[in-house]
Amino acid sequence: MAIKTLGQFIIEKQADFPYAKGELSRLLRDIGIAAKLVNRVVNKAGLADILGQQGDINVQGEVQQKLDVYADTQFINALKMGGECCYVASEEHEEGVDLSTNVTSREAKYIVCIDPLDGSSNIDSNVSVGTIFSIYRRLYADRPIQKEEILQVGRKQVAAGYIIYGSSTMLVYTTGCGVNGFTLDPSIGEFCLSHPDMKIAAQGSIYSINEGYYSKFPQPVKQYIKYCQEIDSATNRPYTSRYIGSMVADIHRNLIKGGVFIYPQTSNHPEGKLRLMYECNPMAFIVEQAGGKATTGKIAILDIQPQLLHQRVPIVIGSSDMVEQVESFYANH
Ligand code: AHM
Ligand code: MG
Repeated sequence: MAIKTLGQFIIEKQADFPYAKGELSRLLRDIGIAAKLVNRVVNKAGLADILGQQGDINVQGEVQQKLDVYADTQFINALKMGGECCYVASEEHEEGVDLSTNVTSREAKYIVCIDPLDGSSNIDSNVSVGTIFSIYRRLYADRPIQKEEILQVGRKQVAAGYIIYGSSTMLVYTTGCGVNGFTLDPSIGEFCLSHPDMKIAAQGSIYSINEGYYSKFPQPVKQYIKYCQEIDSATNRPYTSRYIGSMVADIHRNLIKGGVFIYPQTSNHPEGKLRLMYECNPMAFIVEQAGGKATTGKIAILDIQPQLLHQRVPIVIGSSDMVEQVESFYANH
């Protein structure tokens, strides 16, 4: 069977846009290269001295894992070397990394928001982790990077994607013309097109939420959990509960099988836990492009005007009918 590599696919897509100069293609290529480097280390995490904690606390007040720091360094270095990115906002840095003063990136047109290694607390137990990225266009070429360029609304994303380091490693991305998934073939070291034009079913039978926090959830979410557990053969309930605790893996599974992932407000995290700029927005863009929905329970994630780089939001994301069911509980509350 003929294979199509990520590189070939990107070039082919670029040809659809006659005026494209190849900058976004090169940026995606740079991310793909860093992903392979991170994958190599994640794969031998039990062997290399890379497991465990780095000893530092990141901007979120969370303990940084060694692999968090490694992945962050690899992606930033790849973006720096590639010269197509002028600014990187990362989960691991309080302030973004301004590359626009580097000679190679002075003319760069893109801003990247990234969670280099999401779900990293799962690594020590060999559970899937991921990378999530979001790409925006720089608005003003003639001045230093402005705050409003970094805090653009999710609808302005030019591209977004994730890498899942799982039983196989996959890169899934969108540039706003559907979603395509590539599986890393370790024997040739290439991401190969394996999931063209991914679509999420309008209705699934999986709900994913950390039910241990049930007593801390808002009423509409409690109601929805009870709804999922009720017996109703007409709507195929009760649904199955699946929660890995690694956002990329949970959403990827639901994308493939149909389902809804919820991380709502809790009493510990009154704004929600997951970050808008580099977790929720890119996942929302991908899921919408696959035909699904992503909201806070009230408004579309992609319509939220960001105020802060590390802003948190509640999220309900996945199969459109399931997301709408959750929204109806919020609306009636
Ligand atoms: P991280 O960015 O610190 O890794 O945290 C994000 C992760 C998500 O991958 C996952 O969905 C969530 O935290 C799990 O949180 P909880 O353990 O509260 O269910
Ligand atoms: Mg994260």
